[in-house]
Amino acid sequence: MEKEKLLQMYHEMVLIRLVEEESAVQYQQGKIGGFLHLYIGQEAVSTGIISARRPEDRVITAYRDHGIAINCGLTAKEVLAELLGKATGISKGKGGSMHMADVTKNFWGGHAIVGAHLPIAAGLALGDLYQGNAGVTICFFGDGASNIGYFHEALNLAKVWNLPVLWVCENNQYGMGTAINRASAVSEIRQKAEGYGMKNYAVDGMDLLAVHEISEKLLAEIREGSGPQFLEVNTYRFKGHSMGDPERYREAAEVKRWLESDPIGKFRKYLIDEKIFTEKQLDKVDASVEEEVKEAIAFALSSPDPAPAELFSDIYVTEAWEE
Ligand SMILES: Cc1ncc(C[n+]2csc(CCOP(=O)(O)OP(=O)(O)O)c2C)c(N)n1
Ligand SMILES: [Mg+2]
Repeated sequence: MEKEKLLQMYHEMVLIRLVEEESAVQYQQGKIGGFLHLYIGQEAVSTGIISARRPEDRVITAYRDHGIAINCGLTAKEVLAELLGKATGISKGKGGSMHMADVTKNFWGGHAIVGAHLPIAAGLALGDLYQGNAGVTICFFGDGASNIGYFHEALNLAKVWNLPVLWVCENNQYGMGTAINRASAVSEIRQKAEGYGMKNYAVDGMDLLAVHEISEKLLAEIREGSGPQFLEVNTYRFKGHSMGDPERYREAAEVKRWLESDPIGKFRKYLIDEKIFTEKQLDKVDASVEEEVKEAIAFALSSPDPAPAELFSDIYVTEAWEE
């Protein structure tokens, strides 16, 4: 892979981490309302996959969406301003943490209802197939979502209609405070794709390059008309489910073990050990990201709230559909 691309991936992972850390601070200060689900620990999942996408490939996800938004090209300013409910946010301050979206970047959100966006992903892919577009729809969802009816309906129809979808299960081992083996009949989620006749794979979600490599392969096959495929990415969220989570359900030793395979630390070590970049060069990236986040939060804090007159704009579709 080109050095520039490797550096870009490193930059994106660090940017996600620092944006999330900043948003935790803002939340604790009462500047962010509602729920806040952090992506810390899972950065290599979205970075590895989205770095393999083409612009025509659509991306859709659940509520743990800030990192995925950044990988899709949303700026730290747009994300932080949205979290703070400001008019300059990507959803004009009216979507918040769980409803980031920017269809101009083929990022279709940000969905709060567990599993509800899987049928939407199937619909997006059906639209592309019907209209002869080249795109693949990449649909991220959690392990918990695989226990929801929508998951099974969407996978079934995707296979029946041979839709160009890459289903990506981010298996972070828990749905809220419930471990997967207490909620799912099988702990290896990819087995569920077998029931729908779909090719399925698992990959180490703490290994950025492994995630990237398999994503390139699967996206290429789907583009060639393979139909839907399923990728389970084994990962871990380093923080609680959301900011209100007292985290009483995970053993300290388990958390420690996962923290040791921090995807950013691992990738950084690889880049240095393989002599692709020096420590100094990567420190420079870290410093520039710190600056970027500092500027972004200053921008967000000083941005205006949405005007009261905007309360009902962009809520309903009012223009007639063009025939
Ligand atoms: C239909 C529905 N049921 C319950 C909830 C409450 N809820 C929010 S997140 C969550 C856990 C989902 O876990 P998972 O899919 O593994 O995603 P993760 O949070 O681990 O990323 C639940 C049950 C919801 N938002 N929607
Ligand atoms: Mg989960």
